Order: sequence, then C-alpha cells, then structure tokens
Amino acid sequence: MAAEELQEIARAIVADGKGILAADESSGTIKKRFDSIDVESTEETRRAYRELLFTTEGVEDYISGVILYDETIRQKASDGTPFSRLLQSKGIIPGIKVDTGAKPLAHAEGETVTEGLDGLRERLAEYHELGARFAKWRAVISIGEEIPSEYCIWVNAHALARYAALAQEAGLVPIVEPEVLMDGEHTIDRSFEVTSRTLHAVFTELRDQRVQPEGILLKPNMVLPGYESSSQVPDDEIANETVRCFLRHVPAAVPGVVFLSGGQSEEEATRRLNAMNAIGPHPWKLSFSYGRALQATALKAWQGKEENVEAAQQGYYHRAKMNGAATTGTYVPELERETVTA
Ligand code: 5MM
Repeated sequence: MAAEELQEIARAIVADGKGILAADESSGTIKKRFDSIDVESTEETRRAYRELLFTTEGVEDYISGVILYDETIRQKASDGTPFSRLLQSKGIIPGIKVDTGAKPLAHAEGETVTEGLDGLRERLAEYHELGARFAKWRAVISIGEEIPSEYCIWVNAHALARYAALAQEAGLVPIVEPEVLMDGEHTIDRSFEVTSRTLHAVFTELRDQRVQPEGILLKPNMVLPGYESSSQVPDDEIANETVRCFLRHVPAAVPGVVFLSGGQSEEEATRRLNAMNAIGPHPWKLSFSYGRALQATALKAWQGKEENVEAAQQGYYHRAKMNGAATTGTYVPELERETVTA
C-alpha cells in the first residue's frame, strides 16, 4: 500500500486528545479478567462485554482505534451490526491482534518468543476484508537476574519486523509492541537498560526488513522500577527516563508512541502519560493503547449484569476522557472528581 495511506491511518490514531482501547484479550486472558468478577467466560458473555464497550456513547471523542481479537472481529452487536462496522460508524478505526501468543523459547529458560508468522499474509488479507486498518503483535521480554538474553531480544525483534513488513504490505498499520514486563524487583535503571537494548534491536530489524517508520506505531512499556522493587520513584522521573530512552532509539519519522499500561493502576497510567506530554514537545505523539487501565473500573462495575451496563460505560468513558487529556498534557487529578457521565 502507498506509504501516504499508512501514514494517514497512523496519524489519525494519534490525533490530539485520542488513543487506543486494547480490547484484544485472548480467550485465556479475558477468562482471567472475568474470573476476577466471577463471570463465566463464554462466547456470549465476551460478546456482551465488548458490545458494552463499543457502544459507549461519546467515547469516540477520546478513542480513535480499538484492537480486536480474532473472535471479536467476527462478532456482531445485538442489532446484528458487525462490531467492525459499528466502530467505523462512530469514526473509530478497527484493529486486530495477529500474533498467536508468546511461547517458551528453546534453550532459554524463562524466556518466550511470540509466534504467529505462519499464514500471516493470508490472515492479514482476510482481516483487511473484515475492516481492520491496523494490526498488533506483542513480544514479551522479562527482566530477571540473568535475563533477558540478547538471543531472546533479537529473535523477538526479528519476528516483530517480519510481521510489520507483512502488515504494511497488506495495508494495515503495524503496531509494534515490544513489552518489557514491569514485574520484578529491578530498579528503574535496569528497566532503562533493558528497554534500550530492546528498542535498539527492534528498530534495527525494522530498518533491515524495509519497514517504513512513517507507517508504524510503537507500543512500548514505560520505563519504571519493577513492581516488587524497593526503590519506587515519582512520576516525573518515570516520564523523564522514558522520554530519554526513546529519544535515543525511536526515529523521529515514527508518528506515534502508544503506551501499554502493563498493570499500573488506572490513575498511574494517566498521570505518567500526562507527565511525559507536559515536558514536550517530542518528535512523536505520545498516546495510549491501554487494556487494563481503560477497563478496570468498567469491568468491576459491570459484574456481568445488564442493569450495570450504564455504570460500566460511564467508568470506561471517564478513563478514556482522562487519558485523552493526558495526551495533551492537560490532565490534572481534580478532573477525576468531575461527573463521570457521558
Ligand atoms: C488487552 O491485552 C492484550 C492481549 O493480551 P494477551 O494476548 O496476553 O491476551 C495485550 O497485548 C495488551 O494489548 C497490552 O498488553 C496492553 O494492555 P495493558 O493491560 O498492558 O494496558
């Protein structure tokens, strides 16, 4: 596809005040989320929950794209409208997760490689037919005493680039997600070092495999201490270190960086994104592609009950609005107390 068309999609996704809802939980992950609210995970409960999110009135003011899972892109709203068409009708761009998950990496205890390249060209063509205009592939890098190995970083970077090249060929903007996990006892310096090595490998492979940087979006972790670390740091340090790391590795030609939340609380994810934008301008837009940090309140409010749909939608709308403000550095905690109604 022409480079300009990919760029146009990427730019629309990171338009001021907007970001992505990651609703591409695989069946195993959504089951874990539903277990936390004691709701059985069936095709119908998953459909009903996604319908709740996608039909939230007014959320399109803050959400430019939604990442879907294979099952979800084939599902319909209660009135028979396919989810991808429903999103398009609200001006939201449908996207699709195309990896098939992180699997144990041979000869590398505790490390994984993300799979899904077999038949990917054909799957991408089908997803384009189904309305997707961007794709997502997540590589997982864990921090431990002896890991990550260079072997793990480079095989994952290689696969990310192979995916990204195929996605661009199919007319889908690849969201490139090398997630350095936030679990562990490591310091922020160690997170910086591992994120730096990972981004170096990813952008080397992307370049070697002829991926156009103007037509991708990067979905990374923020640089912060591990959750079990005894040395926690303030938000402005997380913002400074994350931006400093990206300035070293992410080409200015990349239109946007859309962060994952990775288990941060909803407000932490908002505050830290805001802190980064408050020290801008940066060469790229800094926005969000949150799963848990957009859905936690909504999921808890829903509890699988029809009568809670409105409360759940209000929770989701509110987080989308808060993160929308964070993309322009205009979020202040006082906004949390504003009415949460759409
Ligand atoms: C929504 O979760 C996504 C899919 O995860 P699985 O393949 O493990 O089911 C995940 O890739 C997500 O898009 C990112 O991790 C961002 O979500 P969070 O919750 O970290 O913001």
